Amino acid sequence: MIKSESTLFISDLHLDESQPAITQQFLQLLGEIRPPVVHALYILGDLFETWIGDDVGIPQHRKIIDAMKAASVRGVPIYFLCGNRDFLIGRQFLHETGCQLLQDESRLSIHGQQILLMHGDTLCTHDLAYMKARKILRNPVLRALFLCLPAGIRKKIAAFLRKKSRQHTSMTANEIMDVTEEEVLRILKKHNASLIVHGHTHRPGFHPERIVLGAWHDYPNMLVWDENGEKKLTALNSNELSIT
Ligand SMILES: [Mn+2]
Repeated sequence: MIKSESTLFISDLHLDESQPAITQQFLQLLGEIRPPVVHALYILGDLFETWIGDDVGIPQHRKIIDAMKAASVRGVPIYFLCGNRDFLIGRQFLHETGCQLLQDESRLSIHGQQILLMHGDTLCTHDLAYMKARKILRNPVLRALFLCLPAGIRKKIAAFLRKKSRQHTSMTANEIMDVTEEEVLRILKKHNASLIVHGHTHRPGFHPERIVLGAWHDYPNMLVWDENGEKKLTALNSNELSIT
């Protein structure tokens, strides 16, 4: 429940047609946010389960796109920072939703505090296999080539990569899949910030140097940062959503 003027942060919704209840919760949230109660909505990656290009994703998620646009038109700025699943989101998506794209490691000054917004995958530096794969997948030439392929082939490649990723996740120790403290401290120092807000690990909680957002398949949730500087990780449910 949002009572005072607030900024909202969400991540890891993994929106997918196979999970209509999660999509419904997000549509409801988008439908209720308005100024001046909600200053802005920050989406810190993995909004979608997969995104193989705007030409496929936009028609597939038309309702969501339109609801995001309606919220932006109503005066709630929506900022989007991509995750490891939706890093192929492109200009057309941004245009049709009215979202503003943020780079990973974006600084934000909020209530006198310098914070850093990230998806969080780059903080898991002990996962060497993932970091290696990430470097290849984010190569701009490969990205451009991939987007030129027919949609059917892109779907097959994405499914293959998902399968590989699942195998890797199931075989990798839990600590390796979490962020490394040294990297957190290094990044904070690099940007002269005092706190990171990130998702990706699906381990919601407050730590001295970071706040971790939770994945919506556990329960829909958001970080509510109000004008008094109070921060709360809030579970959203259909009865509790009313923004007054
Ligand atoms: Mn992720």
